[in-house]
Amino acid sequence: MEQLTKEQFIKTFKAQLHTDYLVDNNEATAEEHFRTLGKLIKQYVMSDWLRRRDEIVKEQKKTAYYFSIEFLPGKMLQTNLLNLGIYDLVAEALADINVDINVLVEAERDMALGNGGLGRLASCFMDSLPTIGAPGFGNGIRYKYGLFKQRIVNGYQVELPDAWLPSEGSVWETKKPHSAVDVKIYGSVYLAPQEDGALKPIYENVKTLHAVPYDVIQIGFNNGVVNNLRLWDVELPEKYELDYQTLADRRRVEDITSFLYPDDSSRDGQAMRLIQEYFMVSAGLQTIVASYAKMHLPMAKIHEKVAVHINDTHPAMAVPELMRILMDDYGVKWDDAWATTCKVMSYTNHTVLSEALEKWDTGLFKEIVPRIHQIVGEIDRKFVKEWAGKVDTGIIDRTRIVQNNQIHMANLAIIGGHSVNGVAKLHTELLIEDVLKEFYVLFPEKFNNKTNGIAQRRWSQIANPGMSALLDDLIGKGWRSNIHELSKLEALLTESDVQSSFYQVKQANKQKLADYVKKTLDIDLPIDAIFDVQVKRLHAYKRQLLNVMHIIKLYQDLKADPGLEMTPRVFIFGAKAAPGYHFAKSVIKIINELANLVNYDTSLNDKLKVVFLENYNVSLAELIVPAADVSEQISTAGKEASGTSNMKFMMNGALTLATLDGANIEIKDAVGEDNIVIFGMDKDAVYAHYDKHDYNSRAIYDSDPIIKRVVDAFIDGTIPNTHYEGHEIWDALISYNDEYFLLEDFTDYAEKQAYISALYQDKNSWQAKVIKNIANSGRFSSDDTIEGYAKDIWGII
Ligand code: GPU
Repeated sequence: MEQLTKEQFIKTFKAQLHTDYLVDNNEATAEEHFRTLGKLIKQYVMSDWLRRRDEIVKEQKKTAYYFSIEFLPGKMLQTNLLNLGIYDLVAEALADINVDINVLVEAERDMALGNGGLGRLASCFMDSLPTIGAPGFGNGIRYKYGLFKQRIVNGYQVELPDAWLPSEGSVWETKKPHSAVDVKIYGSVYLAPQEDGALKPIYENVKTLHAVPYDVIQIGFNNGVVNNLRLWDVELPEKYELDYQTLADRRRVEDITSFLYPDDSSRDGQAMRLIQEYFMVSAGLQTIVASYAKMHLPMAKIHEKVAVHINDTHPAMAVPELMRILMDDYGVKWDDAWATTCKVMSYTNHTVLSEALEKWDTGLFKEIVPRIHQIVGEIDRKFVKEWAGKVDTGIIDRTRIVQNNQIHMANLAIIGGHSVNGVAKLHTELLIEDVLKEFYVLFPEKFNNKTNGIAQRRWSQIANPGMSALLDDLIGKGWRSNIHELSKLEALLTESDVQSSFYQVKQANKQKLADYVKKTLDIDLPIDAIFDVQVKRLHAYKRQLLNVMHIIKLYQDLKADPGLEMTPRVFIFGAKAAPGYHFAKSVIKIINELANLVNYDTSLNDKLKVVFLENYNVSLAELIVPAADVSEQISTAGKEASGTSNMKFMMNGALTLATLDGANIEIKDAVGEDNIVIFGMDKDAVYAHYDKHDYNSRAIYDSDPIIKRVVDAFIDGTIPNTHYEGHEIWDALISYNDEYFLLEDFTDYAEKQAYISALYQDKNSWQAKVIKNIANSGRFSSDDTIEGYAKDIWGII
């Protein structure tokens, strides 16, 4: 890539505006500026991109394909400029022609083809793979509508479609019609014996979908490597137009790539979802196998050149689909196909929640993917046969793929792959000891841990320029390319001028967030208050409600004694609830009404503010995370597989208030007990309740007057306009025995919150802990995480 100069850039930028929009620079809209810059970036990396592609083909590099039904990149402009090392140059050049780069940044729409942590992790990996120079590509769906846009109306969540994709397409993608493939669904299939004894599948009445790939550039940091994320769109194949004669038929086809399903971690078995899964898996694998075939190497050795990763179970049909392609399209025999398939495939589990373990009704499966259904049946049969007599039949019954007319996708992914990993140490332990323990008996060698990580450049250099500049001053710029250099801060923890510099940065970030809150909600936030943040999907196990209970307690304390000394607090929430998740929506309503109650009560003297920020997404996280003093990671121990926002907050100098769950444990190990605030039951205490069936929330409620007072606030009219929701919540906590143990953990939580309030008063001590957290955050880099995958699981570096 040639060295770019400011003058050159300005010239091409203006010329491109003329070519594409027939406008002069000073009359162009922000959107036109943004698209023009995006286009120039793509042109700028084109030679690297092509070189990368040729090099992988020429050197026959083993390549990993990360199959995921979700990717959640957010905006890409800043990351791309930063990774190319031209951020400052472009910003200055634009400023020279009176264009503010921040306006362009705003003009980009968030690409939200994911729900939350799982999709965001996939995108962190897309950033890290080229950064470590690994040949690793994404494979997913190009949804026309991303995760719904959340509006709050009268305190309630309203969902609006997220039409993120402009009609001209995304600036970061390249449509590749010549790489399109056909995907067949429905119909029936029978096996016709051939002369050589082989069975040839004969299809009847199938419907053919045309899968067209769009490749999105993924630029490595400062290394000239460009990989891509391949997203599939569906088109009506002209050749098969008779398959779709009515408009309704055609719309159903278009729907396949229209919507991301917004139900996070649990889902209902809809045909459309199954079609989506097969569509991306089949299209992806067909092209992968076809490009392997061009190497003229034996098909039965495809595992030597190809690794396919199954991100959660949604792409688990990759196992039978690869079998199908190898056998039906390339004539490989079952045993050879099976042996290589198992070596190609690997799987990540992201949750222990049983409602999230994906299962499909065999009837539906057979109807939509009849050949895959056959192959799955055969895999299942052979699995049972292989283990019969070797292990307890109960184990076989519970680990096989087909059970009670349901296809268990996790079982398929585990049996058909060579690696199963959890996403944090505790999570992997729980898989081994509990959730997947019977698989561990069969395949102990498959299990391994890969603790999640974050794309640290986005969560430091991009999201927090103030902190970044300070770090440059204190420890030099080396940390920007080697995040582990943050540990140099260890020597500066107690230096008071360093402490006050970090404090200044934090206050400036808080002011920026406060300005946003003023603009969007017209609420004034005092920035000398503790900014206490919980942002994540709304889910019972994540316990936003525990946070709410504590706010209610503070409110009650202040009402009882208006003179009460209390460190002022601003509680900030951001959370989307799955549209069908009633309880979660009630919690949102409660938070909003509680906010109305406390924010306008002048008797509280600004000691307590509650803010619910609507439409939490990646871009909003980039504003919120750097402004947090306290990071709430308060899930019931054992339930949060890892968490990743916990890592982002830590890197931005928030103290973590946490249960011993997911990666919180590893954060504690990194910073030491004194630099994190831990409360509540650990996983063993939670499991002891499960074993003994001895949890009784009503007994706690009856015996603890403070808890009783807090819980009753849901139904005694304390929080206006929440009659219905308040009763629902009260019932969940008391009548239905508080599934996530909020009551048991409440007292310790409130005490640790009081400790935090006191600690914040001691600025030196607080800041030392802040710096300690930043200093040790480097270990949560997704560059390191992906290196683990690349070496241990995929064998590509
Ligand atoms: N996660 Br399963 C999701 O975001 N969505 C899901 O459907 C499932 C899991 C999350 C986990 O809840 C979170 O703990 C983890 O950090 C993240 O995946 C990435 O592994």
